[in-house]
Amino acid sequence: MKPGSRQVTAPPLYLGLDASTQGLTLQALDVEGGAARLVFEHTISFDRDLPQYGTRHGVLPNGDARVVVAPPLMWVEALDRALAALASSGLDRTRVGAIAGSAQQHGSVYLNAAVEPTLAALDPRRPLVDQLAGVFSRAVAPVWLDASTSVECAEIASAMGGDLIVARLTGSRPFERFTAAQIRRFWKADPEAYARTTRIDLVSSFLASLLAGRGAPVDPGDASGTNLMELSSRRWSAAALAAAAPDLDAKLPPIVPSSTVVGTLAPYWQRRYGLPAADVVAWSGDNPCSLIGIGLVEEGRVGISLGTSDTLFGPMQTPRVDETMTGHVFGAPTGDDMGITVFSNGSLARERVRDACGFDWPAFSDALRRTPPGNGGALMLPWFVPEITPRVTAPAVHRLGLDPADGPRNARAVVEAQMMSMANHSRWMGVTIAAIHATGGAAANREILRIMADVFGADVYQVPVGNSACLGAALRAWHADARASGREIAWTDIVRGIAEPIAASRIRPVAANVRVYAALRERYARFEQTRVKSG
Ligand code: ADP
Ligand code: XUL
Repeated sequence: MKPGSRQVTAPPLYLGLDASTQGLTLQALDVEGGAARLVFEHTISFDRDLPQYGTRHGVLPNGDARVVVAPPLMWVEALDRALAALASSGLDRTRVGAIAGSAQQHGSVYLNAAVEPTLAALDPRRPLVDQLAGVFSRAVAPVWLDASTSVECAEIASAMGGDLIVARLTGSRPFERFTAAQIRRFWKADPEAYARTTRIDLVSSFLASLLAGRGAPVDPGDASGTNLMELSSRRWSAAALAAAAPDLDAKLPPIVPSSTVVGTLAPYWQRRYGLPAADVVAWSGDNPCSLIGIGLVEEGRVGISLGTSDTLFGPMQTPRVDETMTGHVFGAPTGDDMGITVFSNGSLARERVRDACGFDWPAFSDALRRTPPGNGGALMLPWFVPEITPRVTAPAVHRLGLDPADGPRNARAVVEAQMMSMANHSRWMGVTIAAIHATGGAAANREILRIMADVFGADVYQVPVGNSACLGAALRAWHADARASGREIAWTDIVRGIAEPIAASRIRPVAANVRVYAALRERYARFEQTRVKSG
């Protein structure tokens, strides 16, 4: 097929990319017959496959543990390799209809005036990475793990009238990893390099720009991770920009709805890999993309990920902000908002209790089966490491009416505490939770999910684990492409059969247990409050 033409005869393929902290994944979906099917997946691990960049777990080792940065050129090379892998996969790549992406949130890429002409004149005979070396005004990109900007957060809050004002305006109080504080720190450290910077991308818009061959906009999902976007209007806030750094307005890409087609695959990709002029859809953050990838497209359903940390997230039709300022509001790909609250004492705390009791996971589950819901009123505050929600700065484990030597009751206490904390600290979303899609390593444990169902008074489902952010991106590509050609498909149809929980995994709440926890949740909240205050 001639480069530039798009004569799709068979139903199109949709591509999703996920640029996460440690690697880049590409998935291809075939949507023949109106149901999406995964037909290709390829992952490039930064440490393993691109060792020349010297990363560990995808970031550069640094003497100051608070400083966490990555080389953006590594992402450039990974993108080239991912599409090379697709080209040699045997799939009919002329069928590619659209491509969208997901990226780790908050990270920023600093570019100079050479970027636009360079992107417009990419030579398909040479690797991308060789052509882009000169476009950066800063060789490294700070990523979400960076915690070096406490001073800048305080300066931004003070300039804008306080944390709560920033939270109400942008969806989150100033956080160290959020882009505003990162930009401010760069401007303070190197004003000349800042002045040479003509464009500041998020990881998402940077990679979308490479695909489109010109500067791509950001979507509200990722823009809401900057502390710079006014949530209500989905525009950059003049007050927030002024508090961060000078002339910032001119350096940021515009914000467009997530379903916007921002361009077509640049000639570089067409000629180098035989791809068609497929739509490039605005990229978003990994959390908004995961919302789609685990089928959370209607208010009333939330996701709970039980991983290293525990996270609760879900769509919100009515925008609300967490006035206690631990939760975040991001734009959702559906055009709604999403709430997300992170709890640092997740699997780590469960493992600490499991090990202290001398249990393995089957024995831990058995202890949960043998102890009564509500634990006879015994409570634990399981802050084995500093906690994000509620904000607890030093580790502290408190017990009430609980013998530390009683293994089974401690096992129940840690899980009940985590579930009650998640239920209490997600009230700010104002969402009536009818169903929970559980993911992450500990979601394999149905005894834990039983407590989840009873504490929340909601049905709990297991969702097949996989790369939900990447799948969400590929489904977004399908949705946006259909919409652009005037055949809008409902989100519920987009996720059907591929990003849905396993129906047979449903755990229903038991009414009597729900009553026990309704009372215990209030007691837990009071116990927590006294310890947060005194601690
Ligand atoms: P990450 O956030 O690092 O991606 P995962 O979602 O892979 O983490 O979850 C890993 C965690 O799952 C392990 O640390 C372990 O504590 C937990 N886990 C695995 N199996 C079980 C089980 N049967 N019961 C409870 N927790 C489990
Ligand atoms: C969210 C956050 C992470 C990153 C990387 O606020 O910092 O989830 O998006 O995954």
